[in-house]
Amino acid sequence: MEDLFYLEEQFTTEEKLIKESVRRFVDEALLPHIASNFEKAEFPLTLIEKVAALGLFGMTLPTDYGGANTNYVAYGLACQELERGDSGLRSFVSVQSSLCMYPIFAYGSEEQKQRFLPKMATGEIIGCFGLTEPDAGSDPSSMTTRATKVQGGWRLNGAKMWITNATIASLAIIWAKDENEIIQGFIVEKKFPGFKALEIKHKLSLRASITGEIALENCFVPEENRLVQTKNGLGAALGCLTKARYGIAWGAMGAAMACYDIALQYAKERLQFGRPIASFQLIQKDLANMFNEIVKMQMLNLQLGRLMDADRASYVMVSLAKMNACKEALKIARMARNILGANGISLEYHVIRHMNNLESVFTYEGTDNMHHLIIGKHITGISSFK
Ligand code: TGC
Ligand code: FAD
Repeated sequence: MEDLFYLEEQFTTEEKLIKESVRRFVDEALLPHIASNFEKAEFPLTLIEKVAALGLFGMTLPTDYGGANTNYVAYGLACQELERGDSGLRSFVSVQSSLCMYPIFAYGSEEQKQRFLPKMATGEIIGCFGLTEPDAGSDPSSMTTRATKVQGGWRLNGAKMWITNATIASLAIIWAKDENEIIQGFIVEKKFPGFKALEIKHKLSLRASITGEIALENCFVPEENRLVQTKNGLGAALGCLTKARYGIAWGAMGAAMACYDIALQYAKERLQFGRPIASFQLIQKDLANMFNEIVKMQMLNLQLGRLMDADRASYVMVSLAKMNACKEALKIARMARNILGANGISLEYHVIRHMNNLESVFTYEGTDNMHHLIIGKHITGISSFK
């Protein structure tokens, strides 16, 4: 889409290079096949190696651990370009990077970092993140998964629900309550007896992404797999969400940009009443509104990224950006769907896929309501949760 406000000038050469290389990869390797992946409800597993080669797993982490040591603006741009392709691929990268590699980096021991992070950066080890439970979604502090101290480690019992990558992951970052009701994080390896993952079928959103449930039945986790720095309970898990929500703000904007571009081109080419539908005032109003919201998102996300890089961003800022991007991207996808008429419901035109995906993106990593309430608590100083 047109860069009306010369925002491109705000990016460094490295940031532009990363954006362009991810864009090329998505155009060449993802877009030609994604409609079929979505239809068949399959994640494009062959892309994992290519995503790793681009350095997109744990890209903000130090090179010592296999990261690319990039800044957060570059990570945001990568998420934007991945989700311009499909929210499922961006989800995959978010989960691996922000929800699995980040907690090991931030809360793990040196031994854990050396053992897991370099192999996660190459995609040799895939991770998943288990916070949500069948009866604990928006309120993760009500989780019932238990971690009981036993000789040499911990016994985990419980269930996790709606877990991205669950069935292809060889490790899961599992959050569980100990005997003192403190939420702790554990690196649970697939090979540990008592760990089971099952795919959730029949999704009409994020079909090109794997989602599953996890059962933990007397699953023994050795002490060396406990994340040692997660003593601040739920705050540690929420800290991971902040990193992932940041990427989602950029990602949802990427999906919105794709929908806008498709709708604009379609409106110029589609003739009705002897004229391109782009000539009708009501269509122009929709296109102008879509463009307007994308420009606002771009500026907000960029400023947030610069604050992340200066270590000045708060989780409230991230909530606002995630809330804004998901809400507006979903509206933009629906407007684009309308502009395409009947073609808007066909996978061939991509818009309905983005629209359906964004329904999940709007809900996961904190629902729209939750982000309103996080911001509401910040503004008023009053928590609506307690
Ligand atoms: P509250 O009292 O507000 O906070 C507890 C402590 O945590 C701190 N905190 C945060 N820290 C870092 N980042 C954040 N985002 C934080 N939010 C809160 C807070 O300062 C406090 O610290 P302290 O030291 O004062 O104790 O806790 P609460 O229980 O009232 O929390 C409510 C709420 C709404 C904030 C929280 O529970 C929430 O965010 N709920 C939504 C749950 C959620 O987002 N789940 C996501 C699951 S993972 C997922 O969806 C992955 S999708 C994967 C994909 O991309 O495919
Ligand atoms: P609920 O919490 O039951 O909410 C239902 C409705 O009630 C929502 O509209 C909500 O906003 C509203 N509501 C709840 N409480 C309040 C309140 N206090 N005030 C006002 N409204 C309220 N989780 C993981 O841990 N790891 C993953 O990898 C993961 N991947 C996911 C992938 C997909 C495709 C999806 C759809 C979800 C995934 N999730 C994951 C789970 C996701 O984080 C939760 O679905 C989300 O946090 C909402 O929880 P819930 O579905 O239980 O809804």
